[in-house]
Amino acid sequence: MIKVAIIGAENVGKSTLMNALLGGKISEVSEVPGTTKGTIKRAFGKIKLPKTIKNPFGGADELVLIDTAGLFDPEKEIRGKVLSEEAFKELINEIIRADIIIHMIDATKGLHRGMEKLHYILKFRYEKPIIVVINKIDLVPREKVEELAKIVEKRLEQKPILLSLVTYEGFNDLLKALVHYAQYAK
Ligand SMILES: Nc1nc2c(ncn2[C@@H]2O[C@H](COP(=O)(O)OP(=O)(O)OP(=O)(O)O)[C@@H](O)[C@H]2O)c(=O)[nH]1
Ligand SMILES: [Mg+2]
Repeated sequence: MIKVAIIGAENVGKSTLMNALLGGKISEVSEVPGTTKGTIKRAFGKIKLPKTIKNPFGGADELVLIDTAGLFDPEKEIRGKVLSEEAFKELINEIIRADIIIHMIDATKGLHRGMEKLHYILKFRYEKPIIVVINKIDLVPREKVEELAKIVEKRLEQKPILLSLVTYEGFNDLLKALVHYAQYAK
């Protein structure tokens, strides 16, 4: 069973993505940063695909999705408000055990410094496959999104997927990326 961890600063849309992928109200969503408090929320399920897409996963669409508490404050370089130092470490350990990581960035906030450092550690020290997503692109003018995408690509050395969980733009691209990495995991 492939484990996919969704990570990012507070309020970027991690729980919304979990719900969108599994097709239901599984994780609590709100506009208040620090909503996911259990630090880790696991859900077993099949990826819910729109009727228009042929199932590209083969038999590999049964995933364990791991929704995590926001690792950092959206504005400051401090830990997420619901995380003690202990819980933060526990969360990092859980992330390291995942097969695929989705790193979500809020289009209205940009790339978080703490997340940038963590991204490097996960990618180079732990050799984790990471999908980078810029979410909430519906809230930002296109040229600003493109600008941020360029910055992210330069700093994380990979192209981000541009996503909106309101309009669902980019959702298929995310599914394709998941399928791609799922082939390499078992
Ligand atoms: N406009 C817009 N709003 C979004 C999008 N994705 C999520 N949101 C909203 O952003 C807010 C935060 O979403 P959550 O899914 O709770 O974010 P989270 O990353 O799980 O937050 P924490 O658990 O607090 O770390 C909610 O009000 C969502 O409805 C998006 O693509 N566009
Ligand atoms: Mg959440």
